[in-house]
Amino acid sequence: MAQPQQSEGAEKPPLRVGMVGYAFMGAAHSQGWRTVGRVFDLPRQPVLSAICGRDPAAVRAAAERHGWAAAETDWRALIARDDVDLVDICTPGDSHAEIAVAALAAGKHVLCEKPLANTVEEAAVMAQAAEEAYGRGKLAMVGFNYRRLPATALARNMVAEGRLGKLRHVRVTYLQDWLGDPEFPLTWRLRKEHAGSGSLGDLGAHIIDLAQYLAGERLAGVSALTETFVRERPLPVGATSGLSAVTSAGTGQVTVDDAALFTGRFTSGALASFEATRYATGRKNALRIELNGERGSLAFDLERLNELSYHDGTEPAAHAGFRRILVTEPDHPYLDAWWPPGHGLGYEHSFVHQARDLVHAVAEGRRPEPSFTDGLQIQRVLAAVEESAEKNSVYTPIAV
Ligand code: SOE
Repeated sequence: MAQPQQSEGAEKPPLRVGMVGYAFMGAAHSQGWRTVGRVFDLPRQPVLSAICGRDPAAVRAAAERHGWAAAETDWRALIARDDVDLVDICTPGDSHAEIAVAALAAGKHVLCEKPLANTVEEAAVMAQAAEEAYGRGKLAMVGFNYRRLPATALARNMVAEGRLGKLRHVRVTYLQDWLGDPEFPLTWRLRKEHAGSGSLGDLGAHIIDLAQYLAGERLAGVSALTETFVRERPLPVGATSGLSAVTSAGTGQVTVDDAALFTGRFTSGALASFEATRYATGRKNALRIELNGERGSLAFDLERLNELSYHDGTEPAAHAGFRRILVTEPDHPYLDAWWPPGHGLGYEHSFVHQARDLVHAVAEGRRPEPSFTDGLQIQRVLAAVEESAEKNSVYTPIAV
């Protein structure tokens, strides 16, 4: 790892973080905050001030394990703390709006895990609160971490440089299989009142963000199909965490989609297809995206995340073809701070880079991307997908 080039003797102002939630995403974000200042030369030094969760013993254990100085059991107490400048929200979607709006009102910066909210209405309130807070110098960002991988960031740069020319197609799939077992219990991710939607909001939100980010433009409308394959599941007993199965007693209704398939039209006229499911047996966390333009194509596969496939369509046909770019060079996004060429990164590094980008935005007072307004637009795409699916795939424009 390259040594961070710290400016000699200069004491960096801290950026004191308070986190709400400590399950899978809480652990991933903690890893980001804990590592970022040791790898990157940052204008402010992140400090892990306090973590919050409802179960006193579990949150204390999480604080210990992930390196947080203090533990709270009430998020209101967390955002009232003087030693918290930024609140990182890693809870299920049903509490995002309330916590984010209160934290911004309390003068904190906010990072909120995706999707921004459970409904367009909540997201609109959050975007409005973020806009007002920006006027007071406080920033709000949504945690779409897959933008922060070196290969996806490189793909974005290559599209922006015009290497693909005019875009024709964007093809994206995000496949998992943890619901394949019909005995998997009815955890919060399967209940609309907690999660907002199912695979659509959880996985679909990621690929909508990534597709729009790489394409550099927004979707204008969608046609969709959604399905709930298993409508009743065993009830969980005790606390549930991450994606793990727990013992169960009795059954309850699944109130979200299990899978969402949709096609879309970008504002430029490029066509897109999306598939998000938790029933793709054997696919654990398979996110793939391909973009085809009139001058070339790019493809990314999360299971080979240190690589990008690139076809330069302007080369003579005799030796043209997809070639692998190994994205491990110091000239590639984020990589000047990491290991020598050929020594790849992993899933967790996207959260380190997310923290890095947010620290820079805070230090510069610059609106971070994706902003809450960007998160609201994605929420509108999710709502259009649901509306289209309810109307048997009728093409549904995205509200502006
Ligand atoms: C579950 O499907 C999940 O944990 C998502 O919620 C995350 O956003 C994704 O990164 C991994 O899968």
